[in-house]
Amino acid sequence: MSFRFLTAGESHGRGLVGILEGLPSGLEVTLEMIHLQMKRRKLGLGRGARQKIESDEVEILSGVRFGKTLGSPIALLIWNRDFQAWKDIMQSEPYEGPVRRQVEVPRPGHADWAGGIKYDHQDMRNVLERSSARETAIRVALGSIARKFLEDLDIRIGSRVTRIGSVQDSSEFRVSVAELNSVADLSGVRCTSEAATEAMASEVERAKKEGDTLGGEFEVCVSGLPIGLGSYAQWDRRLEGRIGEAFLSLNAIKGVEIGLGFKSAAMRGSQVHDEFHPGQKEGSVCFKSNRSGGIDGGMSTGQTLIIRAGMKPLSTLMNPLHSVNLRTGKAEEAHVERSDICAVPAAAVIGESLAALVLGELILEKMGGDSMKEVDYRVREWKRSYQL
Ligand code: EPS
Repeated sequence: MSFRFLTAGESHGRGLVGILEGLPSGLEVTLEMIHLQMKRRKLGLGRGARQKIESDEVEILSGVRFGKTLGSPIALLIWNRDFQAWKDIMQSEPYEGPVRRQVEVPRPGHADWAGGIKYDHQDMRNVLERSSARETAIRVALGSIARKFLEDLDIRIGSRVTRIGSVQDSSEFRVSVAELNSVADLSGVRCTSEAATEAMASEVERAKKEGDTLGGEFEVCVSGLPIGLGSYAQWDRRLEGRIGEAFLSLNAIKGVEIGLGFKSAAMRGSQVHDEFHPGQKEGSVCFKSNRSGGIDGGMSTGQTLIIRAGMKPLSTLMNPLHSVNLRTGKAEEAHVERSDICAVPAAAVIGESLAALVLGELILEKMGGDSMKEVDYRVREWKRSYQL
């Protein structure tokens, strides 16, 4: 295994830790670029009070010296500021006295119930603390380093929100992937259409008033990828599969599409497949459409990768759903925990990080290389070899 990452940490525990292994040496890494992404993850209408508490300041514990990666594992740390208020509840020391804020009534749609049974936890706080999307903070921190790795190879990642609840933005984006975030980040919901932004903001306000939650859809785009990442040769090497796994590992994501996605099922082959046209160099080809979303036969085609994900509404409702108190066996309203109303704008930023981590891995899998100099040379030579 050449490239991998792991995370640890509970939502109200001491902090979050992440380890990223397998990046080449010589990649410039600064806290500034990590914090830029951390800030983007915290934003968006519909986020809860926690975002005002946490600074999400990242500490680099290892793997970077004088601003450059060493080629050794990179360890990152984020202290949870909120731990101060949860010290007695989340302590790791042995303790047998009364415990505050126990969770006995599972939230429908959350990990609480199945997780409690699976791990034999009577207090489902033992489940929700780790199943919480708080963990995504450290994934974004790790992803920001993978993103820098890709950027140095001229690969750009951007995202935008295309639906919140019943409000959809079906417009095509008209800017390059490199410019996409500078437009989307101006919107309170990370949507590139002003009219849809307004309608989405009202949808969030309405849900908030009603103690309800919202899901939505977002799109992550990646430009500049070399041809041939992933493979058709074995089931677990297909690019869609690797991306699908990463995106479906994100809390509340229920579906992932590439390019036309589900829409293509209702269309004819002549409307779906991207035709080849003669390219500038003899024997090369070019495309005049990108319906495949940059993947054919489990491999990148060099076209912009277009990933779309659907997120279900969050399962912590301020106006709670019916549930059962598992200690008393009586019907009760579900547990209420401070949470967000809508986290689709944040999920889009997290999606960018997940894409960076998967694609970073696939580039190293195909190209290899222990230093940036080596990887950079190989990627450029490879791109030059098939120049379109
Ligand atoms: C958080 C993600 C969400 C927030 C959490 C902080 O996690 P969950 O999936 O558990 O809803 O709710 O905030 C809190 C747990 C809190 O105490 O407010 C994040 O992205 O940082």
